[in-house]
Amino acid sequence: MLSDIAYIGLGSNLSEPEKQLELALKAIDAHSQMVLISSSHLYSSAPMGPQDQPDYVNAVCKVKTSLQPQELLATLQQIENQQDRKREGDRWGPRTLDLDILLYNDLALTTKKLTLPHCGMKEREFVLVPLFEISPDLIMQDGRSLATWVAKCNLEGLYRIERDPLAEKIETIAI
Ligand code: A4P
Ligand code: MG
Repeated sequence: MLSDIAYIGLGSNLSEPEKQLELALKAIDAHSQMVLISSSHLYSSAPMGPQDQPDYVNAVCKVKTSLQPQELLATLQQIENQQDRKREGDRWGPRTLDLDILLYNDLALTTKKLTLPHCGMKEREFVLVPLFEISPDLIMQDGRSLATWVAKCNLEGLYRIERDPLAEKIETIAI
């Protein structure tokens, strides 16, 4: 039964980032143990960390799943690999696709492989803003509202990528 709720952060800054995120959302929805409930707009921002890399495109989606957290992590890493994710290189270096589990139900967990909620999300406007777009009423683990966290972030330099209505129409017709 698909009864657990997870929020997934998506990021890319290589090989047509917008396309990478769209492909990843399709792969998530196509998985038999996940169903996509909602996804945010795409957002662009300058890189956090090393600056000698392209700008990032980020988004957040909400899924219902029957995968346990470790299984979900492994599944998301498989999707990253399918989209040619390379793991060598610097921390915070460029990547075709990064899929992070932001939240899994109300679970708080720290293991070698998995930390929940995702440890960096509180400081990252490119995570908090798309999360707020799809779930504005979320209460975070510290008892504060997501809105309080968003209010503390620096939104300068974060841009929402508007969907092209004509492109959507053409895609719909093509189907
Ligand atoms: N891991 C632990 N907890 C989690 C979790 N909740 N979700 C472990 C996913 N993974 C989790 O991740 C390294 C290890 O984290 C995994 O093996 C998993 O066991 P990774 O994706 O292989 O490596 P990484 O992404 O290079 O490391 P890290 O520290 O997760 O990088 P971040 O934090 O994802 O940052 N700038 C902008 N504007 N937008 C971005 O999206 N992203 C990064 C990468 C840098 N700068 C950015 C962006
Ligand atoms: Mg990651």
